[in-house]
Amino acid sequence: MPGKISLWLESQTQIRKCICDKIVFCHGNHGTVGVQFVVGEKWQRLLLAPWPLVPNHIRHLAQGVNSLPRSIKSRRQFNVGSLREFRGSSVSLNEARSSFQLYPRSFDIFSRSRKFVEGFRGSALRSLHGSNMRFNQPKAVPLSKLKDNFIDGTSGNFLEEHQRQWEADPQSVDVSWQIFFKNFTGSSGGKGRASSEVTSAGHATQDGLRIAMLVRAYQVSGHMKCKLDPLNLDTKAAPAELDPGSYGFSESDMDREFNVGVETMAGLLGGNQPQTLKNIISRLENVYCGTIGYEYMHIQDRDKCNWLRDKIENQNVSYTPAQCAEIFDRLMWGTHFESFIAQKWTAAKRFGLEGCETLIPGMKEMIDTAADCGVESIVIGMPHRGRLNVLGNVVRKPLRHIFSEFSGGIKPVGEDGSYTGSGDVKYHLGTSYDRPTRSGKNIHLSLVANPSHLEAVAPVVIGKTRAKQYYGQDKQRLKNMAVILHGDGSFSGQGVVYETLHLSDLPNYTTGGSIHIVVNNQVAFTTDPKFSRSSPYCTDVAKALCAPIFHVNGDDVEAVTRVCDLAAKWRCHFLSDVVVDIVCYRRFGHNEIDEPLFTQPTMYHVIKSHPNSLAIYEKKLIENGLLANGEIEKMKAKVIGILNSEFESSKNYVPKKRDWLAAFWAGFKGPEQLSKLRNTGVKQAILKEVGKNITLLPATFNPHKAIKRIYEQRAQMVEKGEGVDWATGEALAFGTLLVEGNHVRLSGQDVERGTFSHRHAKVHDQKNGQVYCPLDHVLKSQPPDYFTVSNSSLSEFGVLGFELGYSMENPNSLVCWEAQFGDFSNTAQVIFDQFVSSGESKWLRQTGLTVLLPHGYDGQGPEHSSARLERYLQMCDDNPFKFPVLEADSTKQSQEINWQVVNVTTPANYFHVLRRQVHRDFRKPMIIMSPKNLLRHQKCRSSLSEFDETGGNGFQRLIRDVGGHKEEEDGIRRVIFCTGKIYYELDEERERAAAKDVAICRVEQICPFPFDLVLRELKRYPKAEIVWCQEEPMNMGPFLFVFPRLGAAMKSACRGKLEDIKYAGRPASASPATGFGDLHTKEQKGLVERAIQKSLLALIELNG
Ligand SMILES: Cc1ncc(C[n+]2csc(CCOP(=O)(O)OP(=O)(O)O)c2C)c(N)n1
Ligand SMILES: [Mg+2]
Repeated sequence: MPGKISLWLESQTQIRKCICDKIVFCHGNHGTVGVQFVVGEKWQRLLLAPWPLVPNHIRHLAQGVNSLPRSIKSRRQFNVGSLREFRGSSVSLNEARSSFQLYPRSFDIFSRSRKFVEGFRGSALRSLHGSNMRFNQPKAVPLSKLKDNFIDGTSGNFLEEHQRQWEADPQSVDVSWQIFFKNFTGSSGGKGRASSEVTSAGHATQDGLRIAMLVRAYQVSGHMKCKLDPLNLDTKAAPAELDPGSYGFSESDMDREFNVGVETMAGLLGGNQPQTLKNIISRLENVYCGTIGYEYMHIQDRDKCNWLRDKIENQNVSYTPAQCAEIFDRLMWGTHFESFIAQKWTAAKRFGLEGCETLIPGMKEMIDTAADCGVESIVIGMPHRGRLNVLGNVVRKPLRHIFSEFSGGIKPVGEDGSYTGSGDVKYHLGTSYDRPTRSGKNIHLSLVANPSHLEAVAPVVIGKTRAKQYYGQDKQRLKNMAVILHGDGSFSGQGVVYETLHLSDLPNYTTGGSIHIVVNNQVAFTTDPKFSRSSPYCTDVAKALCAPIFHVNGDDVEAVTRVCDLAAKWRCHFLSDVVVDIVCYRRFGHNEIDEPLFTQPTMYHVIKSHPNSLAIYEKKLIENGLLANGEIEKMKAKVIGILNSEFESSKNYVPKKRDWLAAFWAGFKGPEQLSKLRNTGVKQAILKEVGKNITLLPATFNPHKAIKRIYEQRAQMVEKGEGVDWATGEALAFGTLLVEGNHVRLSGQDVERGTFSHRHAKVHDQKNGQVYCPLDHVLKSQPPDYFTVSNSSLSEFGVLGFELGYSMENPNSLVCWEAQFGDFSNTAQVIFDQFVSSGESKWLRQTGLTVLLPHGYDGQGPEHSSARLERYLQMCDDNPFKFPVLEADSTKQSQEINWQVVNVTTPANYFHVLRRQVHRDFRKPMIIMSPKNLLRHQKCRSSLSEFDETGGNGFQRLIRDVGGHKEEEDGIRRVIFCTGKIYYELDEERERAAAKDVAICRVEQICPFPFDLVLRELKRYPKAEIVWCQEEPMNMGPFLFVFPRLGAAMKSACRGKLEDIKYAGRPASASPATGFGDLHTKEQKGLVERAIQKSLLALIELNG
């Protein structure tokens, strides 16, 4: 029948012919394969089986089809895909036509083995083929329970018959059968074979399949039989699928030889050498069930799997005596470091590494290997556990420095000033040094300072690494790499781990993969793993990335070293994430003062008599004659000697405060060193030129017509020099900064278009989908990524952390993160609290990170109205009650504050405040309450002259009343201070009510509070009552921040007392805003009217 495929399908009772149009293969990485016969558009039949049961010739078929040229025309269709990566295309199969008559017969292997259907992801298959597809959900049957001899009966006869043909004349059967029989017999076929061989060939086929299943079971599940727990408390039984009996093998088979070779496979399944079953099992046990548990069969990429299989299964496992001595020496340093500190400072908290000392040789090996692969710089992030040890032994922070911190923590001394911040506990501090590597190179290591909040540093490390790659033009991402250490409890428990992992392959966030090392001491503070995670391993979260995971027994230093080496090779080869899970223990309590027996008695009774890894390795080396006792003593004496001399030197050690600032920051000023204010205005000619470039779309480009209009309007704004809107003001700020040599990066959810559809930084061609970014064309031949605007993953914690890390690398940049709506930033609160607001004070690290938080009450309900301005203000570190002594300019105030919070109301002021971030000799984080309805507000426009260096006056911290009042205005009855978009509503109401005796001042920079300018305005209106107006409830927004500061200014101006301030705003409330639109309008109207017209009670009266 033309265009049809004839299939002979065998069921339990009958053989019937089935004619179908196509066959679809679906195979996934969970060891299952689905075969579907399709007639017309109907799915006729679904056969499922674990992958190991799929005969090789069918695998070959699947491979063959994928590689067939699509140009071959045939009426017969064949689809091949995988569950995750379904290619879905119909591929012609001319060559394989003849074999179709053969394959169908072998499909009965599946049909007769329906019981084998196990764990097949029905839902995945459904989603693959559309939700209309119906089939019975297969029932799970453990592999170990399978007793079917699935290749007997007619299938076996069929195969044997076929094999006979091949042996007589290989060419008489299809090419895929030729490969199949060649693999399973190890011969090339052809005449002259003994008849006994012919008879046994069917059995060979059967054996081959069973062996393949066994090998594969080890590859998939061998790690579950490993000796990973140094304490041997892990009593779980070995998985049944690793029992040869499950596949019908018995003791009598042990000396039989089998051919396991598959040409396209690496490792144990590769090659064609026959081996005894005993030998095969022993190799499998050695490779997969020792002290390293490899989890990699979840990786879908065949090349990656093969690469690993090759490394894992064929690796030469023994180290040379010299290598052993080096490993031993490194372990000795790691061990004695802890015991030395324990002995000198018995009561100090250090979160020691005891129980996982092998981390030190492991990390050193990883660094050496990475350096050999071309890595020049590593950014390291890690929590408390073992941090001091890593700082001293791996990063090479001077031991005397570490010891001096133990002896009381001397405050560092500034080179030319006194600001040294609040400092932090020693196990949070960062540092950076060059470490010489084994092969004589130098590798730069920087350990990022971190707060107590576990895992919060992870995205920061990634951001910093990405920035290093950008500034170092490391396009291949080979020279700069991130290494992140984790605790077992934190890795599985903290959501930011997942948020960070998912940045891994995003084009504008990737760093080419990171190495993760888990110090898995099998406890989190006092909590057992059983109560802290639901997954078998603490590392399972990394499977989402298809990262290989190497579990290793932390007592076996050589194994730790080996997997660290492999992890470095993997990362440098595939530029993707990899995880090393060091299964170890914690010798003492959570810290050295804690009593672990209170909560983990069984574990700690075992730990008490458990030798440390140094003693275990020492014994092994002596027993194997690799190191003599005398040599060991000599090495030990050397280590102790150095530790002692460093201790002596620590007594007079005075650390320098800037000993770990990156070179880019040279010349930047600390808060105590007065920095000059630069004009943030830009020459008209440059504004026009930049304005032209950023509003121009290529002639051949086909934008959406609304976008085209927007861009035309923007071009006119610049050309006419009037009516510049918010988005154009922002683009001008970015463009002019680029022209001046600064890198600009804006990231966040949907920032390319802008949540409120106002930015349109990237324009999409409506015909071909191409993307054009005008800000990429401000300079002639602008380098890639010089301007970056990027939609991010739907994460706030992870992405804000990333941008923070990015901003810390080089000050000559404007790095911005924008929240979708302002209050979504609260899921990133840790980054605001622990890093952005306090990082400079704790760690003397500056950042100019700029955060855009859409804020404003426009009836969108409780969650979309407020960016929780009050929280950012609460963290400002100036004195609310004291009118400061202000220098000639206000820069000092901005330098001394921990961060800036602004709520600007004009495009020009927005332009200047963005540019001010870069145009000064220090960096300070800035939180911008960015507008929503002002984005299109007709009055929220600026003229181009406000952007230039003559007319603009730069950033205005306070915008005085627009009435052009004299220095003293007696006729003003009321002066309203406010901030943000409420100004426009107040202005409108003032106009409507013709309230000419009301002045309105906009506080554009709320923190640091513009005391001087508020004072000036207070003096201007000596008879006016003073009102604070805000749209937020009284317990939110800026009121509680402004109140004491306004009071301090009034006191200074002799303009009354704090209690005289009048308030026009919403009453205190639990929810930021009402969810009822009408109520919102009524409230908003009411507060604006009160502010302008009605008589207001002073606060003191208001609150009785
Ligand atoms: C976000 C956060 N939550 C809680 C804590 C308190 N805490 C400090 S260490 C710790 C246990 C961490 O366990 P694990 O990750 O296994 O590391 P280990 O201490 O065992 O090395 C906890 C709960 C913290 N520091 N940070
Ligand atoms: Mg732990």
